[in-house]
Amino acid sequence: DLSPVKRALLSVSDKTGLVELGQALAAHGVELLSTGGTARALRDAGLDVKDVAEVTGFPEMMDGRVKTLHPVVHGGLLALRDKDDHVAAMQEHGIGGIDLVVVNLYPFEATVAKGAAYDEVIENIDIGGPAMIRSAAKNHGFVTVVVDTEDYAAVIDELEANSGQTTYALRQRLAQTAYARTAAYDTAVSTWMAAQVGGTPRRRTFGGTLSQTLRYGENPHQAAAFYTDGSGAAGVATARQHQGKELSYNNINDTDAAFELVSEFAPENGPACAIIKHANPCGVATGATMVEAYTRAFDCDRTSAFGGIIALNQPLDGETAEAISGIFTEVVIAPGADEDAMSIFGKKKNLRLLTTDGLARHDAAALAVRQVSGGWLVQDKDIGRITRDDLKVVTRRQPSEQELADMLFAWTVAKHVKSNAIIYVKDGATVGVGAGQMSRVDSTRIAARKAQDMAEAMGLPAPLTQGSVVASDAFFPFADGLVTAAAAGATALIQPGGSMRDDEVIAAADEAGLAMVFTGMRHFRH
Ligand code: 93A
Repeated sequence: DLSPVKRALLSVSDKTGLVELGQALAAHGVELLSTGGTARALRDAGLDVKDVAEVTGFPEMMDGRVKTLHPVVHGGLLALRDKDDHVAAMQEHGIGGIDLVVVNLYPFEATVAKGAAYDEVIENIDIGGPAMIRSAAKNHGFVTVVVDTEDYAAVIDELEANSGQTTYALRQRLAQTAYARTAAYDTAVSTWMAAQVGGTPRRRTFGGTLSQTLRYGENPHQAAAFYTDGSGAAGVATARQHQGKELSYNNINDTDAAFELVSEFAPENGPACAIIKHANPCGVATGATMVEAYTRAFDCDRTSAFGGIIALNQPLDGETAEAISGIFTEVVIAPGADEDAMSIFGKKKNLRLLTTDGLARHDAAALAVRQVSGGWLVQDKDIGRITRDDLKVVTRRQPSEQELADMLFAWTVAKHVKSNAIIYVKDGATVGVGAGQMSRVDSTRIAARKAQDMAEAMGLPAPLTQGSVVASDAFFPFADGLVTAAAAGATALIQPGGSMRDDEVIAAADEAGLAMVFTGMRHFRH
């Protein structure tokens, strides 16, 4: 299963490690073929290289769009070395075998990420590179294909160990990597094009680039990894980590939930803070200052906030860093951090600080993918939003200005809470969160009971749910949930409406003197 490497074609955009690889190949007597820039880099290092143009008899043309797309190249890659008619065809047409292909592609993903214009992105769609990769990978019975600079060493080691030959095992492994690369590449192109075209494309593919192998998954017996989609979106995938150990699977999941939630709150409207546990918020608040926003978010559920993940919508300052340092926190993510904050966190070695370039775009269309047995469920990401104008008051009592503002805040939070979601809010801060219950009335009760517990722990005369508003991510099927909320002291309610028993629920609200608005939009999240 050993196959000799006598002739290699190198064509790389990323020239990392190229010269070392070329030298090692030359040392094994391998003939080097190369395209323009790659040939130049090898020659500059004193290596003997033949231009592909010389082999094909055609110059590189059309701004390099056509360089290696030629039967002399693809015949040399695809010919079965042990099949007589293939060998005869090679002889007849003057095709020499190419035994090793080293290609990395035009940097399409990086070009998109840097925000390049349409035409520049188009020019960075590599055609000849993927074609060579796919030809070589198909013929892995004889041909070695390398697409990752990290694999250069393995190839050199094998040539060394097997006097200029590679093993089938390596060629097969590299062929698999090669197809994964071309698949991810075309996925990136198609994903970018989908965004240009708009609407819902008829075909979508999903893929990503391995960014990090994780220590384990949700639990220690599960292997896990983090893949990025190359979109460059602000968030956990592109954030800079300043300190602390590597993020875990659960950290990444929770940090994403925290940052997506806090990104709903435009920085120009003032500071906002979200604290997340197990992908659900246990406190979300606005404040006159960031430290006030954090403190109010913390006061929603101090017990659960322990070991939580915190996201801010404005850069972290020293005062807030000091307050956060009061308890154990896993991760803080914010669009920046000042020097004071950095030095305060510098003393908390276990705390991870992540900073981003701005907030996540809460209005950017994207796909949400979930795996089920035997397939994937795909839907548009929930970027639904409502304004005051969308609200329909259905009770006798009109909500006050403060109630309206709090209802919209509660509704925004509800979108980020697992269903059934019930959120109690007062003065721009959550005071009770009921998440992930199978019955809506249970979520309503749990949130109220936790507020009661907090009041006792903090020595307050009454729970903060007194005089609060309540958001429900979906309609109340019966009046019981509303009655529970009213008993906890809620004065106003925001919900989609649309239940068969809306009339009953409205009557109960009027009975209790509550103001209630319908949104006409639902925010299930599972
Ligand atoms: O424009 S292409 O799609 N047409 C080709 O025929 C072709 N052949 C190789 N791009 C092509 N390549 C790519 O050129 C390789 O994938 C590699 O990324 C790049 C190397 O060019 P240079 O050697 O000039 O730096």
